[in-house]
Amino acid sequence: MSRTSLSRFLIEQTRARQTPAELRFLIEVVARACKMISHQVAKGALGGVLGSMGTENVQGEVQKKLDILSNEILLEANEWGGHLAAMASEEMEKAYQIPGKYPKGSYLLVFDPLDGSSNIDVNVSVGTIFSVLRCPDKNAAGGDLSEDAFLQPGTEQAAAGYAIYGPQTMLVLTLGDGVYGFTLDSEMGSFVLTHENMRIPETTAEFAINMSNMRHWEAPVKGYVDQMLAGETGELKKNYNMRWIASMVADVHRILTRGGVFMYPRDAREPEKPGKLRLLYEANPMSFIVEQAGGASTNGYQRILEVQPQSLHERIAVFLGSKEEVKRITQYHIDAQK
Ligand code: P6P
Repeated sequence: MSRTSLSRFLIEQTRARQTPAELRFLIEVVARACKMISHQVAKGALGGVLGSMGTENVQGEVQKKLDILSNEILLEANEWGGHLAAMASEEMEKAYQIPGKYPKGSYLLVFDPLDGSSNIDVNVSVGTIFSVLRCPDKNAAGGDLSEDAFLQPGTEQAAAGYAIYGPQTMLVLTLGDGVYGFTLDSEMGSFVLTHENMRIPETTAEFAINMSNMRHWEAPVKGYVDQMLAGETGELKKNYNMRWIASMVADVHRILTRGGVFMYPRDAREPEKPGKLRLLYEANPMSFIVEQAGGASTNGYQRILEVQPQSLHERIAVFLGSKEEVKRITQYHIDAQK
């Protein structure tokens, strides 16, 4: 039986929803760029692409050579197609304006070109995360598009996805009608549908958090993790397992595949920051995918997808995954406010 290619999926599975051709084209272009990034990541030391640039990005994080290369691959793949009004990236302080020689389109593309890049040099899975928004106003006829165009709540996303560069390269995608996984057939050079309608189990016995930050957490998080560590003798009457890959794409993919709860809470190290992860190109796309797979995603108090962004690179606390556990930790935060 021949498998369904990404192209065929985008035509057949989205026909009923009349997905605009421009959006289908956008997804195909991003998928092609992810194949190119996968190829560069896989070269490792042989490609001379490991290590750092010796520069920092707008986040104040050391930029790896592959961070910059991946960013450039996504910009070059998308700027000429006429499907985008502008782009934004973790690696660029300002929005990327489509060069005047190219036509503008109806969509905005926001991405983390290589998430988890601190894992690259130790050969652990990394990924690309992307979010697609509709451009509120191509106003841009002549001038630059205002960054305000990107400041839309996650509920406005037209599509979201990630590529994970692991033992297999996979593309996981939602267009608002379920979550679908495509595995890269490296012999054919194309993504083929291998995971239809991915669902997150409502309950779990596995949590993901960076335990080394425990002394910095707020009480609701500390109390919740203590309950899980107490195992079947504690209030939750269940033994829990823990995983932390320190690559959001890999941790979320595991949760999408077998359940779990992922937490990156705010902590006392930088109390002025609401969290470490970025809302527009990490939390929102992953939250869209998780909710479409039957899971939940909050900042401890409300759905992440309903948060109104105030700036391009703003950060947010993230609790996502199996619905039962996300509801529990969210309730603990709300109760702590009373
Ligand atoms: P820590 C990677 O840098 C990242 O943005 C996410 O992919 C990951 O979940 C998190 O940060 C890891 O953070 O503090 O554990 O290194």
